[in-house]
Amino acid sequence: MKTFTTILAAGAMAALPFAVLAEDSSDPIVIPIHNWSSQIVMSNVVGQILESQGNNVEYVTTDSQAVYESVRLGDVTMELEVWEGAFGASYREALEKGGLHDAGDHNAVTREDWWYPMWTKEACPGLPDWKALNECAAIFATPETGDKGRYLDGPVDWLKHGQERVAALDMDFVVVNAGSAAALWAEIGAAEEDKTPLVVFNWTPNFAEAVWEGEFVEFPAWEDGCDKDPAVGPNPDELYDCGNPPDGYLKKAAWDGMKDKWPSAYETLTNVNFTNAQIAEMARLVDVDELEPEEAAEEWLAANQDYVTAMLAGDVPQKAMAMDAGMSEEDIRMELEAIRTRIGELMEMVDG
Ligand code: TMO
Repeated sequence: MKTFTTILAAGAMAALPFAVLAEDSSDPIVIPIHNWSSQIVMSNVVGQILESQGNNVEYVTTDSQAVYESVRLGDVTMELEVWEGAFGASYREALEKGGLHDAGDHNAVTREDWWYPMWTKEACPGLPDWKALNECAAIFATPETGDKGRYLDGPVDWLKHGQERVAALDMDFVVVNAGSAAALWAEIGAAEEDKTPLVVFNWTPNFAEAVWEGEFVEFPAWEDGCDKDPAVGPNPDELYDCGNPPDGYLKKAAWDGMKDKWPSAYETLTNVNFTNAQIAEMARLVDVDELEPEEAAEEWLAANQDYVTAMLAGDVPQKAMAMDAGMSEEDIRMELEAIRTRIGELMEMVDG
């Protein structure tokens, strides 16, 4: 951690000409922690970066939907993983009420949906099609689900609407909510031994993709409004009759007051930007290597120093920025380089 802090301090000094900002408040920046590993580790990664920049940081464990109301009110300062599928609705609702805003996208592309380990396909060769899955429902039956198939959904607070989907598509499945993310991994691990067919909630980026080969079930394609307008999707009378977006966003959200109270930390937050592989690795350090989140964050930071230095200097172009401007990543890199050169010239003029 020491080496990293020193390098980071050097990086921050180098970045000074670009960010002449008022001093951050010494009040703690409050970072919320939820119930899946990448979010917990990422929160510690960003918290440790902010601490290395001289900020005070406090972590609070909060509900993953109610958190948007807390950010809006400023009780919590930011949210680092706004997954479109699970939290888009709560996030948009808070956005409409006012008090929080979009602090930029990660470059990661997300998907959250029904998923099966590959061995399941041997017993149900029509997969990944959802109709084929439904015809195979009986092979997923358990004593608790009778002759219907069992689908193990995520913890209740992720609001995956598994039950509504089963009803809207008239599927022969019973939805059971896992008590925790760890229960999902335990279930896959147990099924692996004798290759029991299994269908569970899963997502990407996640450590699981490096451990178990598998696929998402292909439901009727997501269309905007599928969760709001019954007419959208194949069943004209019901909501949630579509799969989740296969290319969902992963956003950061900030309390509106953050940029005035902690301007420099806010700048850091807007620069924070991780890829699928980086986020999967954050989760892996906890879910496979069994590190404590704090240690996992230290380890991740130590292994990614160059990336973090570039990221904090604003050198990692963000997806939304590139798309808004119709620019390629290369265009953006060149643009940044030109701005940096120009600022260097101006600084020399001032110094000279
Ligand atoms: C929000 N999650 C990654 C747990 O689906």
